[in-house]
Amino acid sequence: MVVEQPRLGPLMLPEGLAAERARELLYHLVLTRALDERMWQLNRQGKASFILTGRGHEATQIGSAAVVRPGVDWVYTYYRSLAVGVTLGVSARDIMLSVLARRDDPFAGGRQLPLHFSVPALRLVSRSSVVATQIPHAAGTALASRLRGEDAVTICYFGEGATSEGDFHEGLNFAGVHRLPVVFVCENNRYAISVPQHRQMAVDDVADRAAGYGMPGVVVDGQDLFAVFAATRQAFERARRGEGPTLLEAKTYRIVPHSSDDDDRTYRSREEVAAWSARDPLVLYQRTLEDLGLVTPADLAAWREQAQADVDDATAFAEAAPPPDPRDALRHIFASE
Ligand SMILES: Cc1ncc(C[n+]2csc(CCOP(=O)(O)OP(=O)(O)O)c2C)c(N)n1
Ligand SMILES: [Mg+2]
Repeated sequence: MVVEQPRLGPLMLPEGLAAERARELLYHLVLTRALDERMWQLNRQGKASFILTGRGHEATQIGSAAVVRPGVDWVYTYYRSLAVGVTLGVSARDIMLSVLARRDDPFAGGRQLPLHFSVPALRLVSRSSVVATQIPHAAGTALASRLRGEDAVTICYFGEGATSEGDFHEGLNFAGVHRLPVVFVCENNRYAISVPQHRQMAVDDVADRAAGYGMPGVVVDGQDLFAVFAATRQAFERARRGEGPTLLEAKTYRIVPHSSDDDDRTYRSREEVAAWSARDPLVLYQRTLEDLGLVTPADLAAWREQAQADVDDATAFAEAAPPPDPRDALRHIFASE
């Protein structure tokens, strides 16, 4: 029996995405996946205390982050945004320094949870682990860009569970009222840890809520990297034309547990996870580029090897790096001279 492999259509590069860049994005996906797998291994070995990864979310994260002009646009991520960081150019070594909480972790000197990026040169802004707090911050940043007369767009990532927080409503309302240049990307993976979407909201689409804030709400297939790229690009163009914010809802799924401390067997069936795993963005995007004649199996084999080498190098580098100085634990917490 021939089993038809899931494919995405239509088969063509979206406007604004050059072939070489589309290939580069696949490398980012391969590297993200290799980092993701290593992070789980390090946790299970007792070396990384706690991790969260976005396996399954990569097409959403990479397709949208590919639109960002690094160092020009402002980026607010959340704890699941590994692929956003990789796409913007955060190195595997820096990621591993944060995962293993080393002194030279450039984001926080080992004092934050992993993947709480902070890279001033990339305008990748540090934020709290408290769900949704980045949303009003993003609206405020977009206002600042407007007041300064800058062409920057702010992009802000969060999950569908975050949309139950007051911060979501306040941030979107403010952005809508002031027509701010901001793009809100909701990575709707159907669960907020164990809480399914229908226990979180009485609507099927988070995007419907955009109407209440006077902005377009767009639903996109979050497993389709090209579709996410095209939708994000449109939202950025709208923001840059001065027409205001957009709420983009990417329908996606995390094919791993919420975090290294979660057992997802308690709240979702293995069949459901398997069905979504069949729409793994890595497989789908790989196949898309193969069908377009942009990558060969030999390219893929070489990239997998390269990504593995990058991850091995980053792991060895971080493992050999010194731990933080305990005297630094309270730095930036209390006022000091
Ligand atoms: C205000 C607040 N409440 C609860 C938590 C604990 N918490 C961390 S992640 C999370 C789930 C968020 O789900 P969602 O926004 O859908 O994002 P996902 O993890 O599914 O990508 C919760 C409840 C928190 N960090 N902050
Ligand atoms: Mg969720």
